[in-house]
Amino acid sequence: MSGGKQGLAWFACSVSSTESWNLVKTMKNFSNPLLSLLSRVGIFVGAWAATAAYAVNDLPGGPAVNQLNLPPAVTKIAEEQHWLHWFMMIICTVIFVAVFAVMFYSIWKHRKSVGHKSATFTESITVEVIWTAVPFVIVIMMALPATKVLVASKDTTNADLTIKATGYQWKWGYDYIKGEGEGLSYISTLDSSHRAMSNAGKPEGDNYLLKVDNPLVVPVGQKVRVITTANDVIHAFAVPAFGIKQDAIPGFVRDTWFRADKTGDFYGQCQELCGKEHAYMPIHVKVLSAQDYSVWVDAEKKKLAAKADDPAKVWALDDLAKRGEKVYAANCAACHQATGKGAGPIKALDGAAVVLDADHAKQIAVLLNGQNNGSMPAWKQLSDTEIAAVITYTKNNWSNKTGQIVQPAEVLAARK
Ligand code: HEC
Ligand SMILES: [Cu+2]
Repeated sequence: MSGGKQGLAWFACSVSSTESWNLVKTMKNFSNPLLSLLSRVGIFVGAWAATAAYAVNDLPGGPAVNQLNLPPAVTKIAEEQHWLHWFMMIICTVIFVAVFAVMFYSIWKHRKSVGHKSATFTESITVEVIWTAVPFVIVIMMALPATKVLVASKDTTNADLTIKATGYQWKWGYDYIKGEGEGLSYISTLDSSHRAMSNAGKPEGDNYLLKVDNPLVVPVGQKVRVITTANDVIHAFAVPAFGIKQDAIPGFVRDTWFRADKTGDFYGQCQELCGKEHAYMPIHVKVLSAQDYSVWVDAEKKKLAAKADDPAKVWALDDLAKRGEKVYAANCAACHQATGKGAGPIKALDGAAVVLDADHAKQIAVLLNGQNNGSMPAWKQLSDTEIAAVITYTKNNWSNKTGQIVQPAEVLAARK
């Protein structure tokens, strides 16, 4: 996950590096070539380091600038993964050095130019037994601790909290299935200001493309089981600081778990290439103390109750269109644009026949089922009221002045 950030820093550096290199190339007045070279290199490196420092800073719980090691572990499993990583690395390095040392020593010591004659034996049982037995023992030594951690990381039993994470193109849905907070359910989308920065090619801030509207909130020190699945294509739920990464596959459920050792904000991203906006579905996990978590759950439950839409409610056109404007801004504007004009293969809604049609069923069907193999996604996860509202909004905005109103009950009836 740090790849994106480092890529960004790297990009910023290489742009300004080229510039400073040009500057350096124009400095031809040094008489001493060595001095000249040194000062050129000095200016080059100085400018490079300066830009790197300005471009981005470490994001606690997320990627760090010029990060080399794995991100700091926040769970026991991640800690053990780090240990394994270094354990394997050291074994490999020792073997590498030992094997190549013997090899190069032998090549050098027994070279032909000092008159060495090759031996004539063709096989040696002793050597064969040794080079089979030693690696075998090493492999077992490596496999035992690795298996232990692998099995522990798959043990999702006895969770305190179970949350379902659903991958959508391109956002995450979180449903609290069991434990404190049961019944909560929301969608987590990239913050629209970050989307705008990306579109403008002007990245800013340390959490670039990692900021979401609704983070996944969990309590500290409790075992959280995350069930993953997907709505369209394969996604993957991954948070490096927790040492978890689990594919989210349509039609299947998989699971993983974590127990965060400290409170704070931790970041991840979808880690399965899932289409053109793969880079825009970050994961933000907010770990709260037990009390703060309870407070959060209570507040969310209250909000949920207040928001619970009665699909039988009959709305006035203005109220429903106003509600629809919000639904549109949050879900549709990214593709269809605020102007309703669309772009390229994204059809315009302003003046569209389906939208203007007096037969409401047509547009309701497009929203519930999607269109053109999902290039227009289905929106059945929105409530009846939200769908009715956004349709009403599109029917009465821009140049569309149909005066038509679609009530939630019509959407509910079309759902079956
Ligand atoms: C991921 C991009 C995307 C998003 C988000 C999106 N749409 Fe679409 N939409 C499309 C594309 C692409 C088409 C054209 C499909 C086709 O080729 O038939 C389309 C088509 C439509 C159509 C049919 C237009 C016609 O003339 O056939 C309607 C109506 C529509 N979208 C409404 C919405 C609404 C309302 C929302 C928000 C709830 C929304 N769309 C969100 C991409 C999107
Ligand atoms: Cu994805």
